[in-house]
Amino acid sequence: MHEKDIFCKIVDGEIPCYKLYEDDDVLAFLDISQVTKGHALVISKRHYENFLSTPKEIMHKVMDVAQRIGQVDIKLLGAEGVNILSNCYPAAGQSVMHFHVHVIPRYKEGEGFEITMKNNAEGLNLPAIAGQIKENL
Ligand code: DGP
Repeated sequence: MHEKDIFCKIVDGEIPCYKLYEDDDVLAFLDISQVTKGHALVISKRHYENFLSTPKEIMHKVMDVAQRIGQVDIKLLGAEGVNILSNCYPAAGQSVMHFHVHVIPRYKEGEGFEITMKNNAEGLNLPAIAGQIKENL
């Protein structure tokens, strides 16, 4: 048994949250940091380390709820866009080691949250990289 992380404690009702959705496998609640208004987390109730190590059936259920929350953000919360994000491992910014998907409503460009996608393609051997990934899927 692993030591309970903060999301396991939320699942078990030991830490309160603003709950948005719950079923046997999935829990959704407001992220405490509210990067933007309505910023939500969708998690698996069972402990898995992150997106990459979660069984597909559970991962699909979590993504289904993330999609539905994103649709509500656009329809009813006034968001003009939504970012769906799942950080995997600390190198990618994962701080809670329990599978979760961020649903981040976007109201104005740059408001509270920014992803900068720089073009770093120069000098990379793209056919070799594509081949390595493709051959191992
Ligand atoms: P990440 O960096 O991707 O591992 O995101 C973890 C998120 O979890 C971060 O945005 C803040 C949120 N968080 C951490 N502790 C709590 C908590 O006790 N309650 C809630 N609602 N959110 C939390």
